[in-house]
Amino acid sequence: MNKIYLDNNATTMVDPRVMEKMQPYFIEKYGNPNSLHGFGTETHPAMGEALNSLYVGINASDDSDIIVNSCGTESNNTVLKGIYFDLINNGTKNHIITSQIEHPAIRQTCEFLETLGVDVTYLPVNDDGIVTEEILKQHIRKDETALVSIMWANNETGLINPVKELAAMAHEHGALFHTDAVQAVGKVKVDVQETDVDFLTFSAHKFHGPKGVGGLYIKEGLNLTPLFHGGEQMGRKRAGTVNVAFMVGMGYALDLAVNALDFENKEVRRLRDKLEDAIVSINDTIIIGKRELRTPNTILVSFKGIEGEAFLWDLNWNGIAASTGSACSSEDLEADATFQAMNVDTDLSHTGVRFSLSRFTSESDIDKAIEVIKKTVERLRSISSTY
Ligand code: C6P
Repeated sequence: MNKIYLDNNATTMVDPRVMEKMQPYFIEKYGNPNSLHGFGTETHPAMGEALNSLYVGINASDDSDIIVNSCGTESNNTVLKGIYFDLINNGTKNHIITSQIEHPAIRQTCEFLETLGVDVTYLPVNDDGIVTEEILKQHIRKDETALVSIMWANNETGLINPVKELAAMAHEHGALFHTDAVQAVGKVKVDVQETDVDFLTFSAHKFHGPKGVGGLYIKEGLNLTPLFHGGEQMGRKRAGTVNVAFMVGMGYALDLAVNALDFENKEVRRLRDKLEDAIVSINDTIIIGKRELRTPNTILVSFKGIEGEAFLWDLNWNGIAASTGSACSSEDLEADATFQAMNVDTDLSHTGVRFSLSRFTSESDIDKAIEVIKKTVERLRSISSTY
């Protein structure tokens, strides 16, 4: 059976060109970059090139920092816990603002900080599922809020938040601004200088790089207490031997993704819209979030009378991979925070089904998916007691 992958927000295939670029750093040029001998130093040019691609990819200034680490989760933890050590634990401030729709890597870290006495506000979203400036304005406290952390694009709906305006509002009130851009980098233009964010999280496996490598942008002049101590790597900002192959892969993957942004915006969007049009033509379905407010590759849909999990199993039998929201909480069926935050009518279904495309999704994948989705909805509704 020909398998069709429509779960690219969970992870993406490594681009074969990225794989090729990483290859020499496993068995030929495998030195530790901190070693003084030739095996170590011969890794430096490729690491420099990779770092340069990361700076260019998000338009970071030369004086800012980009810390290469293990994943988006690590970057998010580094920011929140760093702020705790730098501004909260010493009594300077005690308030963090985030939103109800964040990924668990933010939400659960904030919940942990609450157990240490931090006051955390979880902002609601507006009717469109967006965290607006007006909402932030109602909750931010001048010179008391240490950090505002709002995701660039939501992993379940693809909805994009007005990061530039939110960052400006945070700064006006003396707070720092972080954005989890894991679902934005490689899908839409991300410019850290134009948006004036202080910290930004990204992760290679969402843009056809390898899993297990991510990055944290830190604006020039800012410092964060590191999460890991124990070495001089990354300018002492993240100890631990750098995974050279993965760093090289992430840099090149970002290069390729940034060059493909136009394709993403036109071609991936066209295929996404084709799939979405076919889905909305099925009775009693709702798509979460307006199309024009979302990343070009994502659809979150609720089918009346159908449990998301049952639907996914049927799709899986037919060779199609999709998901019920975030892969990290796929076993926690009641935990669909995005649905709750957006007041989605849960009589329709308590879980949505997320379809997420990539630049490797083909027209025939979408045609086949449409055929299977229609048949699956029909079959499950014919045996459903609530439809
Ligand atoms: N979301 C999803 O199915 P890692 O895997 O640690 O590099 O990235 C975590 C992460 C952080 N923020 C956002 C917005 C994310 O979407 C993710 C990963 C996947 O939605 C897996 S849970």
